[in-house]
Amino acid sequence: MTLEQTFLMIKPDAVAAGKIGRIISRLEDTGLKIERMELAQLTFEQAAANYAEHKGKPFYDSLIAYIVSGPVVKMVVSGEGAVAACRKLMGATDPAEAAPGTIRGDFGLTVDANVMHGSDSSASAEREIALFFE
Ligand code: DAT
Ligand code: MG
Repeated sequence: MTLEQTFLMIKPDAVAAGKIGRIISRLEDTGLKIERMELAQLTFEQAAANYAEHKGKPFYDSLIAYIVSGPVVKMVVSGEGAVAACRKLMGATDPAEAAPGTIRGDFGLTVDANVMHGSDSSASAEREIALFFE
C-alpha cells in the first residue's frame, strides 16, 4: 500500500437531505484524512469533464443535469490505499446492490442519485483533483 490522495464528492441528493456529517464521519472513522473540503455548485463544464467517459450513454444527460442541480461537497482525502479504501466504503454504484454498511447501501436507494462520487484509480484522482481544485 502507498499513501494516496483521492477525490470524493457528496452528491446533491445527499447534501440536500442533510447527510454530509454522517458521510464524513465514516471517512474519518476509518482513519482517512480530509485534506480539502468545499461546498460548491459544479459548472456544466466541470460535470461534463468529470463524466466524459459516459458521454453517449442513455443516462448521460440526466446524470449531468442531476450533478449540477444543487450544491455538492467536494473533497480531497488521503490515506494508505485511499482510492480503493474509499471505493470500498462507498459500495457498488447502484445503491440497490450496494452492501449494507456501505455509504451507498445505507444512504441511497437508486442509481441515478447514488449519494457519492469517488475516483476509480490514482490516475483518475489526479485528473479530478486538478479539475475541481486547481
Ligand atoms: P461510479 O460512480 O461507481 O464510478 P460509473 O462511473 O459507472 O459509477 O457511473 C458514474 C455515475 O453515473 C454513477 O455514479 C451513477 C450514474 N450511472 C451509472 N450507471 C447508471 C445507470 N445504469 N443508470 C443511471 N445512472 C447511472
Ligand atoms: Mg466512475
